[in-house]
Amino acid sequence: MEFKTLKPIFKQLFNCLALSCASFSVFANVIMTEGHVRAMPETVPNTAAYFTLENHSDKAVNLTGVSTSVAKSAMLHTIIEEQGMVKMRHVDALGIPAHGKLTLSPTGEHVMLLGLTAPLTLNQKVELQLQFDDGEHLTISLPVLKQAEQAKTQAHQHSH
Ligand SMILES: [Cu+2]
Repeated sequence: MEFKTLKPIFKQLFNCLALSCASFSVFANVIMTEGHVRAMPETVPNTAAYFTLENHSDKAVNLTGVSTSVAKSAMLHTIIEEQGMVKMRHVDALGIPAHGKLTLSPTGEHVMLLGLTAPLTLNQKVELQLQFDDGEHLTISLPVLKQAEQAKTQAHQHSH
């Protein structure tokens, strides 16, 4: 008798688990493998985010927008060299090839965080909401690190 009444509950629980697994696999098409936000002196109102995205789907996808609560605006930027001058330029989208990756780095494409609402502290986690042109969203969480620390971390990873 008691077992019978429990059955529908188990069924519901199972459906719930199956559903959350299904939605997880959709989001797993594009995943972040590493990343950080650059720590800046308190007086600097802007900073940048660098991360690597992997596209595990058969279709190329474009990163078209970023939003965050830690800054007034977040923009996709690239670095270009013009007449010996290094400049930053806003871009509308950054592409990730099918089964390929997109690497944002201090020497190239990056996410500019303009007008920080409060100074960022070391190792604080910053959440970014990424929007893609196929309608998907991905929320990533990045630690605030100094450049030197990031270099150390990368060297460590390569040695394995
Ligand atoms: Cu920039």
